[in-house]
Amino acid sequence: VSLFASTELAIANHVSPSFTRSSFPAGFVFGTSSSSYQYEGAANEDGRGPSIWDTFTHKYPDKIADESNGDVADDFYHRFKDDVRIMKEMGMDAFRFSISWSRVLPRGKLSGGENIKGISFYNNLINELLSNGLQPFVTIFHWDLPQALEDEYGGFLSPRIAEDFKDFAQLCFKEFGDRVKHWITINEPWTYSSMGYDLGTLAPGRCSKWVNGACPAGNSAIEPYVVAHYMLLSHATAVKLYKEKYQASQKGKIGITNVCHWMVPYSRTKSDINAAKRALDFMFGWFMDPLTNGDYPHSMHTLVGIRLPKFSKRQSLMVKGSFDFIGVNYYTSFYVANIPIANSVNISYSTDSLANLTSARNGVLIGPQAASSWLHAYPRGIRDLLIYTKIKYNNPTIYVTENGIDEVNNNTLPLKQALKDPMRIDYYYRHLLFLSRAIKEGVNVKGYFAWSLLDNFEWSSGYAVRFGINFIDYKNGLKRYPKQSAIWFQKFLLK
Ligand code: PSG
Repeated sequence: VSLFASTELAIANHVSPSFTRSSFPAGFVFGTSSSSYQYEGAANEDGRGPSIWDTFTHKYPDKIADESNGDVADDFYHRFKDDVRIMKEMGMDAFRFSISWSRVLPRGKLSGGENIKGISFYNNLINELLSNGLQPFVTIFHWDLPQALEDEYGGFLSPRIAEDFKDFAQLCFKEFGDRVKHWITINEPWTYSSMGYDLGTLAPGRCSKWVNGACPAGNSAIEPYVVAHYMLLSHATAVKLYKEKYQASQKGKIGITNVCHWMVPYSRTKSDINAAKRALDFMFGWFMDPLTNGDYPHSMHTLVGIRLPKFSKRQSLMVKGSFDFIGVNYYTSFYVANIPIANSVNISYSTDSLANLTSARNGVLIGPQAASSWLHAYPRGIRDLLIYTKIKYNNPTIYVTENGIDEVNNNTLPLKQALKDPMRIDYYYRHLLFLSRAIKEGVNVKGYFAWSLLDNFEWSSGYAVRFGINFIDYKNGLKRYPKQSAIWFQKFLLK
């Protein structure tokens, strides 16, 4: 089955020439996104300590589609200068990357010692970006927790994580904050808690036995909520520190990145409409409600009950309003139908919302499917999600910190064919059109980052899928080549 219908391919080739970056407000930032474990490689070089992703990929290779790992990844650690040149040539304004915690603090804690070489790497990267006119947008934590903290107290399962996260964040502010003006504390706490602790498909790979027998331990009804809770508290602790000690002098902004699918009611019945609202609460409201109002959504209190951790008065006040901007990652949308009867035997985060997410209705997909089975292109969803965020969460400043689509890594394709990605051009064109519409409708979006600059290690899919607008030749020394979508971006940005 071809990825996209031929009419859509036609559209990709006829994207409106008048739609360019000048269709966006002056000062709007365009960039690409990345993360440390997915890009850097150099896993055992220059004093980097192990993270839970090193452990997960090496201990359970069968949990990764191609049994691969991030030991080498894109070798960004050694090639970042070439990659900054690629960004510059495309006409990008910014680059989003994350700091590998165990590269700068190999044992996770300040008391375990700082790694000067790790800190130098990020200094060199930031300086290279700035001297090429690119703004660094830095994610402090993008899932690669130091293994030492997982071993010592279970990582984000313990309240002790907040202190160590604060120290790590402080190190980043101190070392890099003179030049970094946009900080993202945590990437997608939803994905980290739901896939790491409910489904067990991402590190540290915990879940209830009945969810997946391959998980060595875990509790899918409890742990996702605990982890999300301590992620919110860790985030808020770091923001408080930045605001009290660094913001006045460094003059940067700080926020958090949340991911959300847009949720389309399966039918027009009240029960499906309510199910879609619950699905939004359980994915987005789980974090956005505490950040905006200081507590979890009403629907989560009702359905999760005593398993939902509580904020003290002091914690609630600390979390509420703890951002200058919200990062929003948007990839796809789902149909949502009501599940009428609660399952009282096997409970988990996934079953709690009583919402059934599907990609098709009456046999028709919500949008063309990408390589990842969860990803169907539904461009108007980005506009709908942004409008929803504006209305429900008091019109926050937003950066779209990720948006993108993947194709299968087909080793047999000749290079020339592999660089042809009309479905990606079509995806970006349509999403950017709907984004510009949302902005005209009053959503305060200040920037947009494509996931991703390069093909990279896509977590449990390994290298089996490609999200890059630039191609990595994994068989020939990781050489980079622009896909057609990179050339499309260049035209869009430099016109
Ligand atoms: C987000 C949502 C799902 C899976 C993975 C992500 N989902 O709904 O099944 S992860 C997110 C992340 C980045 C990934 C990128 C593409 O921040 O590191 O590479 O999206 O999956």
